[in-house]
Order: sequence, then C-alpha cells, then structure tokens
Amino acid sequence: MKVAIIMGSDSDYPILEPAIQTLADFGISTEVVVASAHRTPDIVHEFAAGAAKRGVRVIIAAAGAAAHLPGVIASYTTLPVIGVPVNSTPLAGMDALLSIVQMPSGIPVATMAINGAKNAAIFAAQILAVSNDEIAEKLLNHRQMMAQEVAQKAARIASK
Ligand code: RP5
Repeated sequence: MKVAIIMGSDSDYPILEPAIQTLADFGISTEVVVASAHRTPDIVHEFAAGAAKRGVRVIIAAAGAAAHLPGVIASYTTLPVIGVPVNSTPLAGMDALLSIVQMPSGIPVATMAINGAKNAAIFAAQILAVSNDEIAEKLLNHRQMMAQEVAQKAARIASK
C-alpha cells in the first residue's frame, strides 16, 4: 500500500517536499515521479494506468501553469487523485488552481490550495486511514499535537 506523488517538473519538487516528509512521518510508503502531461504524455499514461497494480492507493499530482497532469491521471485510473496547484508562473498559481479544480463531471480531482502539498499528504493519509487503524491513530495523534501547539501559542500571547 503506497501513495504516489507525481509532479510536472523537477522545479515543482521543493513545493512537494512537505508532502513527502509528512507521508514519511505517518509511515506511509511513497513513489515519487516526475512526468509531464504535455512533454511526456506516454509516461503519464503508463504511470496512471499501472498505478493500482503497483500497490498505489492514492495519487497526489502536482503541476503549475496549464496544469493538466492531475486531470489526465484521473482519466486513466479510478484511484483517488489529489491535485496540488503549484505557483510557478506570473499568474502565481491561479492558472494551475483553475485548471485543476474545474474538472468535467464524472472525473473528479480533489483539489488542494495553491502549494498545499502538506494537506495533500494528510488527505491521502485520511483516505488510507478508512481501512487502516494504525494510520487513523497517527492522524489522531497529529491532531492532538496541533491542538497542543495552539494552546502553547495562546498561553504565550496571553502572558504578554
Ligand atoms: C508545469 O510547468 C510544471 O508542473 C511546472 O510547475 C511548470 C514549469 O516547468 P519547468 O519549465 O520548470 O519544467 O508543467
């Protein structure tokens, strides 16, 4: 059982690093791939069509500009696809956001915020947690940690 992270270019990698790290923190195996819907369409097809057979259960697909990668991948598989719009052009990611979010009816992509790679990883973990108690437990711990951090920040501000 693993999560695939695919990005349109190696220039997207710094944005995807928090997703890779977060999945590692949850103990979830990943496969990380660079392939482009426009520049290497055959590789994208092969990646998406064979993903389920390789043990992939969720796909995180990130791209900037005319970001067709998540939607094209979603067209080749029934695995859940989480799209991450990347800010990589003068349009600051709005181009990618609109490209990814406006999927035609019948082929959904769960679209995250611009550069929202960490949430993509957490959402992927939540999908896996539906049938995996160990991951569900780690997600609960993560929520508790966040709540503690907020309480600490609130205490710091209150003591000023
Ligand atoms: C998109 O174009 C990629 O996902 C990247 O965000 C953007 C720029 O790619 P490079 O020109 O840096 O390869 O396809």
